[in-house]
Amino acid sequence: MNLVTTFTSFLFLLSLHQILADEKVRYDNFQVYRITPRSQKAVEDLRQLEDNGYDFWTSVRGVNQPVDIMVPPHYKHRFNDIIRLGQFDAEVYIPDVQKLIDNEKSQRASVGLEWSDYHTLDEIYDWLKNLANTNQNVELVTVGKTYEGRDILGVKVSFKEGNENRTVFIESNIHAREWISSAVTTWILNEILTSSDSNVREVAESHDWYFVPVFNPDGFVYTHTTDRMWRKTRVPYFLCVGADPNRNWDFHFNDGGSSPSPCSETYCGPKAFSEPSTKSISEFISTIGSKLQAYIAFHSYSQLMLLPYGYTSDHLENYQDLYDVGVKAASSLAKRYNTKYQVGNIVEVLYVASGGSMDWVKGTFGTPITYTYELRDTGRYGFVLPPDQIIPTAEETLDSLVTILQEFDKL
Ligand code: 0X9
Ligand code: ZN
Ligand code: ZN
Repeated sequence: MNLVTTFTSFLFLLSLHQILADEKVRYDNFQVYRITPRSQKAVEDLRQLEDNGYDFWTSVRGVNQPVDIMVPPHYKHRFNDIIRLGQFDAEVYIPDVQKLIDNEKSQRASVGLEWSDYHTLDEIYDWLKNLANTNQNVELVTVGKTYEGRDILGVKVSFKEGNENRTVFIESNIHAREWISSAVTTWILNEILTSSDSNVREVAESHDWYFVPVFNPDGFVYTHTTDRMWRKTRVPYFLCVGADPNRNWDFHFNDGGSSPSPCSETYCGPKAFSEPSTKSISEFISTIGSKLQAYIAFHSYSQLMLLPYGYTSDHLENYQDLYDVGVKAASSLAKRYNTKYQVGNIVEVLYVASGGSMDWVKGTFGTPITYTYELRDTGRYGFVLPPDQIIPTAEETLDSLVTILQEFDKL
């Protein structure tokens, strides 16, 4: 290669980089179909499709269990062929994903968080830092670091000494696109600090708390800057970027319901804790593991309260207590807005999913209270839940959390 061609290809690379740098993925005319397989064969056909260019917003569960699949406009016709040939029921649930994304945008500028819209990582971090600076019960904690070099920030809240062995840990936004989860966490944190409701105060002040709103900051930033529908980390692997951070934990790693292929949305990574974020967070949790009374993880969507484990449907450890309290918590949750949640073991109500954070915590430290929530909704908006649902979702979720902590103290 002579100097001129080297120089021109250098220029070319530069401009390609330039183009990619400011381009944001658009979802114009992407549709979310709700497909219900009516036979075991149809279930298997759908599983085949799962790693074939379609983004499954919910995973295949079984016969008569609906699955939400996002279909790009240029796949529409072949997707309609699939529907026609297979034993499915199909309906278009979201006619244009980009329209929902456009509606999700903030209408006005704001100071701090007010939960009338979703916020960027910087806004969330500024708010956490400000809380720690202005509130003597709040301490800023760095629980980890990401591949791209970001801090993973959270806060510790403690109202008095003696609560150490009743520590509650709240995780959210391990999946980047599940924005409602961090919005709920920051709202609950604010209530724990400021609510005058006597039940909330009692629960707040009789526990120590860790709140980590964004477990996957690199992915979360990417959903704001580039691709609203990103799920995984941003660690590069051959051909594709990112591992599923909720398949990457070192407990029954790659033991069903995760993929060894880097391009899959449920890629478990080349080995357990391959992702700097999960590895560093796990090291932090290990320093407080023996003190944990509760570990709560927030995801979206589907309105479920999930109990360990994700690798087996066996009812292990304190399954019965978790189930009974979970049912009571779901009924507290329903009181305010009549939002219905289903409670049960991950495998039984959802699907096999190994290597998740909650499973690692439960399996490693024997933490008594362990729930993974799939928050609102049931698919009308899916991951793009309108911001006017943030506060109602958070309110009802806190109602259920108060019930969980009160009921476990009675056992
Ligand atoms: O598949 C997941 O990781 C979660 N569902 S989601 O649609 N938000 O991706 C379920 C997590 C179940 N939890 C564990 N396996 N620990
Ligand atoms: Zn705002
Ligand atoms: Zn999730």
